Amino acid sequence: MKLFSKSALLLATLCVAIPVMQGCSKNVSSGQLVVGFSQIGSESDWRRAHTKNIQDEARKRGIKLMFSDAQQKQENQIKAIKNFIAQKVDVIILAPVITSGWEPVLREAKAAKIPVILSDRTVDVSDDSLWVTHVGPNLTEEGRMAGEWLAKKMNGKANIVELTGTASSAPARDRKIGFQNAIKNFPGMKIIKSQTGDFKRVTGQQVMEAFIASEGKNIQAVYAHNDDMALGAIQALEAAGIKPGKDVIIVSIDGVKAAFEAMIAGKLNCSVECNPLMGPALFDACEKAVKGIAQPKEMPSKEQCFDQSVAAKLIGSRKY
Ligand code: GYE
Repeated sequence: MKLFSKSALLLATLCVAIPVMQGCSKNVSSGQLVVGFSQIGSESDWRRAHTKNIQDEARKRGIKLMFSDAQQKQENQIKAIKNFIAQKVDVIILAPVITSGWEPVLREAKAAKIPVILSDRTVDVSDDSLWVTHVGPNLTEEGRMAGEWLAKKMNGKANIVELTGTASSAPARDRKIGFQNAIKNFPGMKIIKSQTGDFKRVTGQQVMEAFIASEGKNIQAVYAHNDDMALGAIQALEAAGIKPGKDVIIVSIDGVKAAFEAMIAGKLNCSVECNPLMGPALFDACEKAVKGIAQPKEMPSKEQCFDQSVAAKLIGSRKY
């Protein structure tokens, strides 16, 4: 008696061979959409909400999602993309950890006729036809909103320390540029120290400890490229006997629940929203891409600035 076909056995073998991926290769008979998703890692509350939203949305739509967590390493992302190509997925979603180094693997995807959708971060490639669309925020605009808010709060005068995101990543680059543009008309707004905290709470805390050790009471404001690093900085300030949110004004980006809690506690002053719930927009883009429907290159989300004055009222309605 023949229990399994050869292809079913092959499929099962592939599933075992790629343990980091959920689901397996294309269900040819059902015509189900198969999407490979190369995620950066789980560095922040934002990233965990992003992963969950995409997995939930795939389930809801009956899309087969192959999920790969790169643990912050580009080489793991490249390996995952090569695997997706080998397994002939219909579409690839890529959240690129850094901006450079993607051209060769994206060319492989293009040669295999697999469309690539970029999530949240952007890539620097000379040929824009290597990706279909970028679903995600306007990162420069987020930095600009943070800078504008801080300049107003500080009446145009502050010594600022900056906790930047992952080195060479699009949000670290663009959030810095946006912020600098916003404060350049205020000569009294000075970034006195700037260092990466890798978008992580613990690293943000360590870098803030070093800032405090070298600058001490000179620090009047903190600009963190994400909430997790701001929360780490809050811990460092408290440990040094400095009151976060009062002695030192703190602005960050993301708008996660923990940031709202910190605002309600009076320790964080402002968080600029960056919406991670992009599963629906990403899969809409995937479905259009397989049908060959033209799409705009940028699909930005609408975002705003939240400060302490609205935190208590809005926390109940926050979805991430
Ligand atoms: O702000 C941060 C994360 O790429 C927009 O990455 C994303 C950023 C987000 O880990 O918290």
